[in-house]
Amino acid sequence: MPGILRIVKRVLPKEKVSIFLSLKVRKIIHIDMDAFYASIEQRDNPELKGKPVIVGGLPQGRGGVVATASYEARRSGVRSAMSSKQAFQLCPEAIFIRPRFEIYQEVSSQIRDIFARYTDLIEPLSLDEAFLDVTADKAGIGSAIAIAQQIRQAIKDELKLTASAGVSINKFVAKIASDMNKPDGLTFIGPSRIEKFMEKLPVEKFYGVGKVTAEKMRSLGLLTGADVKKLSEGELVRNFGKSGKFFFEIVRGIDERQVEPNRETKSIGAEDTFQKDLLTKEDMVPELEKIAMIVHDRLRKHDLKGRTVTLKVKYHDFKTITRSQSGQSVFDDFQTIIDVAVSLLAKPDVDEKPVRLLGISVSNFDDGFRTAVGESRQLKLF
Ligand code: DCP
Ligand code: MG
Repeated sequence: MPGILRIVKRVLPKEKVSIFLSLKVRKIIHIDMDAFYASIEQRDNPELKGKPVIVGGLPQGRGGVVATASYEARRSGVRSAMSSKQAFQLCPEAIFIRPRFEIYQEVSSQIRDIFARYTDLIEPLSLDEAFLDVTADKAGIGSAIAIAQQIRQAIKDELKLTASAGVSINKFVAKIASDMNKPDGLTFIGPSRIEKFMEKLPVEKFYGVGKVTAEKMRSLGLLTGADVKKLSEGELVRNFGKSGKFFFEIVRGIDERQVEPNRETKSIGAEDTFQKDLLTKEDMVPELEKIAMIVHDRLRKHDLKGRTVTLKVKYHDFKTITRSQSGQSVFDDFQTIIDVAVSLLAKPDVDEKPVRLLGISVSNFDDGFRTAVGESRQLKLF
């Protein structure tokens, strides 16, 4: 391919080269570090190697939530966002470690430096994952698979950590692919395999589809991409609104979303839909604490501090309200987030109806952190 590009660059005027590139099939890599916080802890403390390690939460499960667990702990069923109490019940021999966010931040910059050797188009999604568009093949490696392999090797050699990569022609498939051979795996899904791959894919695995949409799909008998493909675009839009058009395209392997470097984050949030509606504030506060913990962690991960907390409440009848409160100074700490969220919940206009979903987001970031104008990004809890 670099050969073709060289010829095209020679024979076409500059503006036509970019048109040629935009028509060409893209090469997208999604990289995601394996058990990120836990692997760093195991790397920095050899006594933890090969052992079940849980980062986040208090020892013996005395409080807090699990940020992540080493693969050894995952064998016992421990997962991110689980209460430390439940994690301790599943894996009593686990070693609980307090997170060291500054170190994770540093490793994150180091992996981004490695990515930058291979492409200028990097869209970080969090500290440990990013999309890379390597179509231009900056380093002249020759293939996207080889680039992904070199990146994984550089991370291993230089940082003593493992990463998994997904390689494909769009973001959606690359993202799902990076998860398929975790840990320390590389998965390539080429153009000729995409349609089959999408047909077999269970709807819960669709990147960007939350629990509620997946349940709705299942209730309509849509279990896999092949089922979704049987519906017309109109039928999908009728059932799923704007996302319907996206589903229509994605099951056909079409995802034109570009890798967007410096994409601005306007708000960071998390939300959870409950299996059973919550009836009392006493039941809601512990749920808000879990959500606030995740929001706090995500703010740290993105290196953001905000001035405004927004509480979202969805009632059993799907009526949704949001209430916000802003302060003078910026914050990212758990206590401020939970205090403001609980005070918003106590407002008289948050009436007492069964609650199906609670969410918290923090916005109004310090201008020093992000200045570019971009799209708002709400992160889903699951
Ligand atoms: N994280 C968190 N809370 C969550 C999910 C993740 O604090 N609910 C943090 C800890 C993770 C890091 O973000 O180490 C990256 O998240 P991933 O979902 O990529 O999970 P891991 O990298 O830990 O594991 P893997 O990617 O191997 O599944
Ligand atoms: Mg990861």
